Amino acid sequence: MTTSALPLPPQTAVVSPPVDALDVEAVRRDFPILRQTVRGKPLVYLDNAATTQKPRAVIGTISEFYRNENASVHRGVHFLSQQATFAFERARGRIGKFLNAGDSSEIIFVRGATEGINLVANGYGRPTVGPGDEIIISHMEHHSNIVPWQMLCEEKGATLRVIPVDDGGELVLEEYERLLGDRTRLVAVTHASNALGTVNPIEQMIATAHARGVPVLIDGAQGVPHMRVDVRQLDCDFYVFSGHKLFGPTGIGVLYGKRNLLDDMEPYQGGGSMIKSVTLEKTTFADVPTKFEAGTPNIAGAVGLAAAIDYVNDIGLDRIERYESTLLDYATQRLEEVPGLRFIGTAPEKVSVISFVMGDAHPHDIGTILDAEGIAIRTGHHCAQPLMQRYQVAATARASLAFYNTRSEIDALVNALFKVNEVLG
Ligand code: C6P
Repeated sequence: MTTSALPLPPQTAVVSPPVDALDVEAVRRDFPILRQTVRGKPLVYLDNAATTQKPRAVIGTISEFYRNENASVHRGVHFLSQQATFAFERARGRIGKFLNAGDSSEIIFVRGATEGINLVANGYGRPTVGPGDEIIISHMEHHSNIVPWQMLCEEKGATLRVIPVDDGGELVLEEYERLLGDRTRLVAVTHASNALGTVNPIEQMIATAHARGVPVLIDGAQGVPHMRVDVRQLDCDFYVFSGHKLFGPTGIGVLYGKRNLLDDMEPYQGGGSMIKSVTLEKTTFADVPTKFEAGTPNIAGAVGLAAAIDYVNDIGLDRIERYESTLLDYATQRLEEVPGLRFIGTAPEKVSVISFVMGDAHPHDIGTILDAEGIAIRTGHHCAQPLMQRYQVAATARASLAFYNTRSEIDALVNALFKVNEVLG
């Protein structure tokens, strides 16, 4: 097909109304990586659902920690160890406050959302789930919130029940209510879908489960980066998230759990730190949170995550939410102009995640053409294969936005997608 036969990209609006009080150019200056060029073009980073970039405040805090405070925690009487322990526990306190946990002991440091869910599957699931019992998940879960429950069900002779998703990408709540039964031992659902963007009505879903005495785990990996989360208002029993999706470092994440549940749970891993006493015959375990933190933790990671939370709080989650929502509307509207583009996930309540396919174009080819333009998106199944099967696609292209993204970056994406049509059309 010749280029001239294709529709031209529409002109960008000349006057862009102010999006919000958020000063995005000032925000961008906080993120050194965003200044670089990729393949000779300014980097347009739209893969924030995979991992977010790190502000100077986080990079600097980690560097300062290693420069001035580094030592092992909870072990030494020496000065540096006490400094490091103070920084580590202070980070726990700030994260507890961020989630509005009742007590900082309800914050368990883990490697990320995946490890948090595995911890609950092992520590809570194994002792409480038996043959014939049921665990409810949804069809839009990331593999991290499917596989650990499948493994548990297999081991225990239990059954995994699945809340269906409708064509637009919303959970079918009548089905959810129908699935909740006498044998349900736990509900595990995502706050927001990494592949569709859908924000689930988790407060309502938690209340429905609690009315039947069923505890609820929320996978907050795609929730906390975009909205204020108050675990006590939600009344969730467990909430997990990954630091690296919240502008913090990789290798650190959080499991929030209600104290009474954590107290009754089995430890997940054995080793140093998590014990009260050890003889060759028997071990007694430390109290929470230490019981769940075997081995030397990711101290710098915890401190860096707290710095990321301070950074986000300084900007203001409400402003971030408003800015991203306006940017999402703009992006959705502009992407509708691209011939042949079809959204996967059109729920009214969405975080700034946009999945799409384009005719017969393979998403990896779309991603490769965009990469040549300096634009980073994710293509593939997004670790949500059952969801891809639900929509009968092998993969999607996904642009996921953060509060440092701009309208002109969306325009660059749209222009590059017109090129995709030229090349692959
Ligand atoms: N999603 C993406 O969508 P970890 O790898 O433990 O930091 O996070 C796992 C995870 C759990 N739940 C949801 C909803 C997620 O989105 C993710 C990670 C990434 O690109 C990687 S597949």
